[in-house]
Amino acid sequence: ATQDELKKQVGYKAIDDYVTSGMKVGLGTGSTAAFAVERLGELMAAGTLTDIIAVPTSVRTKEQAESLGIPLTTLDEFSSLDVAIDGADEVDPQLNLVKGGGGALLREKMVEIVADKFIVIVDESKLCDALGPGFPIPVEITPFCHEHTKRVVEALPALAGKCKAVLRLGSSTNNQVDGDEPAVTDNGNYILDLNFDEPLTDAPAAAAQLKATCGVVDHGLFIGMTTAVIIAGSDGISVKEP
Ligand code: DER
Repeated sequence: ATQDELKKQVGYKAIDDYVTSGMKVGLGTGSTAAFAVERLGELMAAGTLTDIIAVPTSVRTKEQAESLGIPLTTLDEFSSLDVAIDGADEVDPQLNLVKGGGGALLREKMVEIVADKFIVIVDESKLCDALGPGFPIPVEITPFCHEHTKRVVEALPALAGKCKAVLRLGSSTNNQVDGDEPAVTDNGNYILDLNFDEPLTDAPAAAAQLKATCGVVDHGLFIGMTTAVIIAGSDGISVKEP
């Protein structure tokens, strides 16, 4: 199966297995989450799922959901959700994640933290032994003095000497660099991508230190948030729980 077919399998399975009528659903961002949104729209159009209301995690997910007629709301209306479904850039053995490849990490984390269940959907290429080298860790920062913030981040004890922070350029709505201006998130912020040569030894410490850094809005380490990961691989689909 192609990677797209694997993404479709897990996106569809997440809706089929974890969403029932009447639920409040968080909709993730990225190419895998887009399949889950597609399936939700399909089952609602068929009348299989009713009374669903959803909170999107990005402008582009909002636009996709609107195009499918999925009723939308915000966390200002509902401060908790029944389930959130989203992709990931990396999944470690403890089901901690790196997210933010698509630049939506802040709204994703806000939505997924308040969901009773957070279902992660990945193809097997996202699995890793340890977070860090396989995918740069995105950090959302304020634009003000971003070079200063970059230096402060690189010097954090949990990261010192292990990472090179690169300001993300081009469109933040996809992983293609299509310009030489800084990428701007839906929230008007910039993104640093932290490139590691070796695995993060203490992801929770790195997460805490990043969050405590003045100028850092949030980061793409999703620690201890995962309810289950649905994985599609060449030998079929599996579900892992922490
Ligand atoms: O940017 C994000 O957080 C996305 O969810 C990303 O982690 C996964 O995107 P993909 O499904 O397109 O690989």
